[in-house]
Amino acid sequence: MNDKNEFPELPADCKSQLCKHLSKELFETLKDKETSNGFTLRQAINSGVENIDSGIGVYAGDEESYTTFSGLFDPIIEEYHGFSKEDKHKSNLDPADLNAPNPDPDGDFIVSTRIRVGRNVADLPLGPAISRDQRNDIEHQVSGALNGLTGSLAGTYFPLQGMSEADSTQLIADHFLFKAGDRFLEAAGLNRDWPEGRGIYHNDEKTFLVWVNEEDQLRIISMQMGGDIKEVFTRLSNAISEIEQQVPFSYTEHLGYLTSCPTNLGTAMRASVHIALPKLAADMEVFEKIADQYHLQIRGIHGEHSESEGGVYDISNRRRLGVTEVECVQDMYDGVVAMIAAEKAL
Ligand code: ADP
Ligand code: CIR
Repeated sequence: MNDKNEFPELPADCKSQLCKHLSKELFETLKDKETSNGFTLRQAINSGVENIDSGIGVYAGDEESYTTFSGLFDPIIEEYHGFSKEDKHKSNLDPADLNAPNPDPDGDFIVSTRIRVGRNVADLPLGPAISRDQRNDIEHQVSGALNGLTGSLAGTYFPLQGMSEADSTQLIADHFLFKAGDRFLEAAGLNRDWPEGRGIYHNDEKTFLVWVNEEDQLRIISMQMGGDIKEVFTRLSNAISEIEQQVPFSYTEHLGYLTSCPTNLGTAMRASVHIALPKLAADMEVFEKIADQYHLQIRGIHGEHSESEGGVYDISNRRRLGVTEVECVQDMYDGVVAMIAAEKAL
């Protein structure tokens, strides 16, 4: 482990945004700064230093991180989202503005649809800099608010602490719960005091879920089998407004909803389908070309950094900042329509 006040020498073949944008000169200008929560540059970059296969490699500890270390965060934000320092974020969660009739009503391709947003509680540090007490207070506040939800959003909060290994393994395998021990989050300080303060809320059907104190303090999730993307978005939009009435979220005009990973800023939304595209996937070049054209990301089906299984992929919007929530889902929808057409033509 190198001295934490020395520039970390990263291998020449490292492809992360951290490696690309952190020069020795920039490191020297930022290394002695810290935010009012005591968060330092070395903490912000630790995930990318310890995991040289990171795509991004940096995390913010609080709102101030984005300004104190703007020399590093701004170019990463600009490159990932195509969003400059002068731009303002915009929001639109109105399902009426989404044009998304089910692209696969017979269920030939789309296995399931999921849309999530990240949220963090206003006036508190983000996960990488939060204290144990602050994290536990959030769990208390958020689970209390969730337990007051009614109708189709009514459900139960299950703390991770005390959950049987069989239950958590099943929830993870079924794509409902976050996995434990993620090395990227570990190095970012996001797994401190695990599993205390973490948990999952869900309704009986498991179509509405909230992860508490994972990478962000809340991950609000709507999901169901099949390709009715508009129904999934409508449920999510309703749930966000119900929760927002009780829990104040961290938001700025420039960066939108604040999140610990800069790729999630803005809408903090990832709208995805699990979709079987075996023929298209046999030619990754064409598959990736369509994904790029519609600003989409291709992941495996057990979450980020996982592999595909049986030709089924996770296709989601890549841009989240400077575009509205409706535009995020529309990106995914339009791209999925194009991918299904390409698959049928092969
Ligand atoms: P995030 O949504 O936070 O970016 P991941 O990529 O790690 O995180 O995915 C979280 C979980 O959600 C994983 O278990 C993944 O399999 C599941 N998931 C993502 N998209 C879908 C989908 N369309 N249908 C079913 N499960 C999904
Ligand atoms: C990484 O840098 O690979 C992880 N910290 C995750 C980055 C965010 N995810 C993404 O861009 N898909």
